[in-house]
Amino acid sequence: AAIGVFDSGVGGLSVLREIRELLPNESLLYVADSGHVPYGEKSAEFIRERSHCIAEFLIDQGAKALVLACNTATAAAVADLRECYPQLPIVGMEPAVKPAAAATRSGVVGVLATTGTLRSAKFAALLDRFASDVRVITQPCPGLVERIEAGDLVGGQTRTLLDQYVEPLLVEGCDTLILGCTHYPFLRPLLREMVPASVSLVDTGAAVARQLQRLLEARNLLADGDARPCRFWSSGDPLAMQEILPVLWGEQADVKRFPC
Ligand code: DGN
Repeated sequence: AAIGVFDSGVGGLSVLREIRELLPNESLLYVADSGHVPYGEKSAEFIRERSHCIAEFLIDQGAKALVLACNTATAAAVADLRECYPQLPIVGMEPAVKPAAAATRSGVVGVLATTGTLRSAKFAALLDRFASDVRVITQPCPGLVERIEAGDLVGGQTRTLLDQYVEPLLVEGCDTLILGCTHYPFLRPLLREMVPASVSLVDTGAAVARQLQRLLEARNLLADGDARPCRFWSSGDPLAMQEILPVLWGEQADVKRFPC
C-alpha cells in the first residue's frame, strides 16, 4: 500500500518532498492534474469532480491514505472526499494562518494564494478562528502557477509577476508572508532575494507530513518495509513533467499519462 498524493499540477511536489523526508519508508503515488491547471479560477464543482476521479484512481493503484497537496482542491473537495471514503485517512492543506498570526511582530500578515482558496468558506473560517488579533492582507496571484508549471522558478517573467504581488504587501508592513498555494514554496529562493531578511515565509508542507504520520500511526498503517520508487502520472504533458522533475523533485523518474 502507498500514500496517494495529488495537486492541480506540480505544486504538490513541494508537499511530496516533505512526506518523503519524514516518512522515507512509505511508497508514494503522485497525480498532477496539469491538464486542468490552474484550479485557482475554476468552479468548486469542477474541482470536486476532478478530485473524486483522481482519488478513485489512486485508491485503485493501492493508496491507503490520500493527501490533497493543493490548497484550492482542499477548500473545494476535502469534506466531500472524507464523506465518500470514511475509512481512509485524508489529509488536506490549509494556508498557514495560525502559525503566521502567532509569529508576526508587526501585526500585519500577507497571504499569497489562489482566488479559489481566498474566496472559500474554509479560508474565511480559518481567519475567524486564528487571525482576529492581526491584520491579514490577501493577495491572489494569477499567472504564477503557470510560470512554475513551465519550470520557470527564477526567470524574468516570474520575477516581474511575483514582485508585483509581493511589493504592496511589504508596503503595508507585512513581516510574515504565507505561501498559501503548494506551488509557491518553489519560489522561496526568488522570494528571499526580494524581501528583507526580517520577513518570514511560512507554508504548511512539513505540518501536513506530520499530520499524515499521526493518522497513519493512529491506524497502524505505517509501512514496515522499504519504499518502492515514487510513481508519477500527469493529465497534462507527461514528458514536460518528466523534464522538470529533477528540479522540483530532485530525481529523474518516468511520468505516465493520467487516464482521465
Ligand atoms: N497548488 C494549488 C494550491 O495549493 O492551491 C493550486 C494551484 C492552481 O491550480 N492554481
